[in-house]
Amino acid sequence: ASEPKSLPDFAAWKDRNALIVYTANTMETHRGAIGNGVITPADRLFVRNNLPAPPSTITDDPDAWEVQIEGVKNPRSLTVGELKSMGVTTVASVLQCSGNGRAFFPHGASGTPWSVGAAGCVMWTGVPLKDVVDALGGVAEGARYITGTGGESLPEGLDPKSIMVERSIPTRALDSALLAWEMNDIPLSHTHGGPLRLVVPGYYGVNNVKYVKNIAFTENQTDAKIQASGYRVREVGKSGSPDQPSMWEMNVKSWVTAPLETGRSGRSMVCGVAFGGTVALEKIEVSTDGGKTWKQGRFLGPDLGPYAWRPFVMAADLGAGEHRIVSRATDIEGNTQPEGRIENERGYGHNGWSDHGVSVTVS
Ligand code: MSS
Repeated sequence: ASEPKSLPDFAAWKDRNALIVYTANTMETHRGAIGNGVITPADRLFVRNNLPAPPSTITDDPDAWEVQIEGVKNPRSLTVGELKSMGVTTVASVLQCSGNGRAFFPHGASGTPWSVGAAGCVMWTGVPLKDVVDALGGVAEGARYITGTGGESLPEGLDPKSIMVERSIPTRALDSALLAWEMNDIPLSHTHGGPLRLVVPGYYGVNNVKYVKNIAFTENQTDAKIQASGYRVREVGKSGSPDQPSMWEMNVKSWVTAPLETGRSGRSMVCGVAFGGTVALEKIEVSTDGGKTWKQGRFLGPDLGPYAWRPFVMAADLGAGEHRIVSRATDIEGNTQPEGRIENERGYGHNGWSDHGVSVTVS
C-alpha cells in the first residue's frame, strides 16, 4: 500500500482522519465519518477542485470581492459588502459531486473513484439570486440559462474554454439559487469557494461555482468544455456532447453509514443518510438481507427542508453471520432508488441501492 497522502495546504485545516485523500484537489469523507447529525462539519466535508484553487488571500477581505452580473436590465458589478445589504437567506443543502458512487462502475469510469463520501449536507447563507436580479431590473428577455464563472486565474498558453470552470443551469433554478458568503455559520472558506459561491440547492456539486466572479443570464449554455462535453451522461465508450443530459438536478439517493464491516450479534442500530435532490423525502426502507425483505426506517433529527439530507435509523436484530445491508429512499413524488446502475461513460449520478450497501460480518 502506498503512503497515506497528507492534506494539501489549502485544505490543511481539515480533519485528516475523516478523509480519504486522493490528490491535492480531491478528498472524500470516510463512510464511517458521516455521522448522525444533519449538518456535516466543515472539516469533514469532501473537497473537489477541477483546477488549482486561486490564492487563499482572496478571502482576506471578503466584502471587497466583486461579482459581475450580466444579462439583466441593469448589468453591474457588486461587491460582497453590497450584496449583504440586498437580502439574506439561509438554506440547508446537500453538496454532492456528480461522480459520487463512481467507484462502483465495473467498466472503470475515469475520474476520482468516489465511493459514498463525495457528499455532505451544509448550511449556506447568502443573498437569494432572485433578490439581486430584481434589484437590477429583472432578467433580460430571452434568457434561458444562468451561467456562473469561477474566479480561478487560468494558466497561459491554453485555450481558456478548455479549462475554465463555467457552468450553465436552467433559469428554473432562479427560485432557489443564492450567492453564499457563509457555510455552517462562518465566513465561507477559500477551500469551499469563499469569498462568494453560487449555490444551487438540489443540483450536483459542479453547478455550485466557487469564487464566483461572473453571473450571466444567457440565451444559450456556455461553450466552455466543462459544460459542452463535460458532465454529460452518455453510453459507455461515447464522448460527451451538448445534446446529452447535463448533470443538473440530483436524483433520490441514500446509503448506510453504520454498522460497517463488523458488528456484534443482537440488537443493532442501522444508520444512514437519505435525500431527494430537489424533492422532499417520503420514506426510507432498509433491508438486512440484500434487498429480499424491507422494513421502514425512521428519520432522525430536524427536517431542514427538501434540499437537506435526513439521517435515518432502523433497529435490527442481527444474528451471527454475513449480512448485506442496503437502503432505499423514496421521495414525495414517488421516485425511488433503482436496484442497479445506469451504466454511463463517466460514472455519473449513481443512485442504485444494491451497489451502495455494506457487507457486515456479525459475530
Ligand atoms: N468551482 C470552481 N470555481 N472550481 C472548481 O473546480 N469544482 C466543482 C464545484 N465548483 C469547482 C467549482 C465540483 S465538480 C464540485 S463536486 C464542487 O465544487 C465541490 O465542492 P467542495 O466545496 O466540496 O470542494 Mo463534482 O460534480
